[in-house]
Amino acid sequence: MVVHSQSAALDHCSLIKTCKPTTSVFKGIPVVDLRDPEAKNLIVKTCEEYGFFKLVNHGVPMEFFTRLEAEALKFFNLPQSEKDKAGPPDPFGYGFKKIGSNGDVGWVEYLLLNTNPQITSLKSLTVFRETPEIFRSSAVNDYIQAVKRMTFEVVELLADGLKIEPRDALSRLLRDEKSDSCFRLNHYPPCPELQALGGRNLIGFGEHTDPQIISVLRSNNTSGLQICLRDKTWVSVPPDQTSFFINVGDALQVMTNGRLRSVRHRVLAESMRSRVSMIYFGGPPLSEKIAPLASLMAKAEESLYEEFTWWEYKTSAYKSRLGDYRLGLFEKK
Ligand code: GA4
Repeated sequence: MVVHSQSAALDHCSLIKTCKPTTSVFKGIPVVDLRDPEAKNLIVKTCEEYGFFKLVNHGVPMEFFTRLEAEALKFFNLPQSEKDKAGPPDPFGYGFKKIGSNGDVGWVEYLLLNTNPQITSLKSLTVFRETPEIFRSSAVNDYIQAVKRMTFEVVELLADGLKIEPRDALSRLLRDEKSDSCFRLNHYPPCPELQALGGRNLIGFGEHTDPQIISVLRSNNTSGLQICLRDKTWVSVPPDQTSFFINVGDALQVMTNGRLRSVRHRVLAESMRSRVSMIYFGGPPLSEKIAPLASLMAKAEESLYEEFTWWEYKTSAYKSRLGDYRLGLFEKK
């Protein structure tokens, strides 16, 4: 009997993987203060070691985040049938549980949007589909514009720290009007039935690296984000809704010839509280060649990777499973 009622309660979580709870909290989380004169060196150090850091004193007002969070929750609290009208995410729109198109699932619902130009993405959703309020408000656009500006500054500091010349070698790719960047609003609903799983955690968004150059995440004060350290242990990142969390993506790993590592990360669902996160994925134009930057290469240093364009990498990534090591296909043998 007990078994029966448990499985009924977990019906809507079926197919979604669980994992053993990770107790270790990332105590030494690298924190970069954007106004610190040493920021450029700290960014390099932490991107080499973790491919990840927390950014404080970033200058993006809290209000941008709270406004968008409120709009996001208004949307995610709509009846399922209403939300489905904004889906499927092919490639932009609303998605629920399904991640990508190769069978990955997670305890998450989301909106995927193009960022460039923002208007086009919203139009493409609103012309062909119903128009939930979130697409009519300026909250998405205002947030993205502010986060983009901050991200350009971060990658320019990174370029300074790495002595990359010119210093806009990375930021120009994100600023380009053809930059293939995107934006994601995630909602991880609470899953009270988790208790029945005997202390196991439900996977909200399975482990993966981000294919782009850089990802900039902000979330509400709910835990769930975990990163994988060099020694392959998983640690949970204490939430902080006032800060951004920055991830190195695969393209940046290649452009630095492996000096910076793209970070594997995942999100676990909580049993009682809902998590909202918003992520800007900064990518280059589709036609851009992704190769180690000349000014970073030592004299006889060779590229660890075959040459490819962002379009080739993205196409290959979108055919892969979420947890795959996608750069493997592009490494020189
Ligand atoms: C991970 C980073 C971004 O969220 C994303 C994801 C994309 C998707 O959700 O459609 C992918 C995933 C992400 C990498 C591998 C492929 C594509 C799901 C998936 C299984 C929008 C992106 O650009 O790549």
